[in-house]
Amino acid sequence: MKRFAIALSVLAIAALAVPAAGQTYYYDYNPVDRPYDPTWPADGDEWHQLYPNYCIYDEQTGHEDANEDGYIDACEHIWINGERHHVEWVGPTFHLREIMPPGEERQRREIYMEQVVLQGDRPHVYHEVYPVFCTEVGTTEPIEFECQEVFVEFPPEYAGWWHVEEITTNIHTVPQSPVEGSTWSTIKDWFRDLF
Ligand SMILES: [Ca+2]
Repeated sequence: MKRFAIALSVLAIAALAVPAAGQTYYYDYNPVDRPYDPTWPADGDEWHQLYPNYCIYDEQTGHEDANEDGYIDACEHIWINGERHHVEWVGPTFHLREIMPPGEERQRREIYMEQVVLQGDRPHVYHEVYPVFCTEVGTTEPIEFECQEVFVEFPPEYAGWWHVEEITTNIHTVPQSPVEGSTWSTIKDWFRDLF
């Protein structure tokens, strides 16, 4: 019985070491006067979380530039608040603010979105990250520079002219278990000794 309790404790500790499976985090990096630039920031700098928790700032506590080229690349690693994350994607975030039609008094809306794979006759399609995650947004021309004015064709509720406020560096990351292979081997060894 005691062995069973110890085994349960070991499993509980192992479970705590494994973060929620599959959760992808979306960050953009936007210190003052730094537009899109996918080179590695210095450790200690902060990333602005777009999803799942909009507007939280998390600290980059380490990074691994595996190919030593100075750029953030997919499959490299970043440590966020001490937790190791796998970099899934790197690209620009487009921050747009609505240009109000004449006579409208309501507050201007804003959206954060990113480029998706070019799709034939629908080449200017973007993936909204905030405030509505995963909406497809289509423009009549590509977004290329800050202060550009672009016409959004769809979805219908966004149709109209928008101002490109910022284009910043965006990464998607997935937390990885801090439990190294050697630790798992140790846990398996404990089980072998118990039974
Ligand atoms: Ca690199």
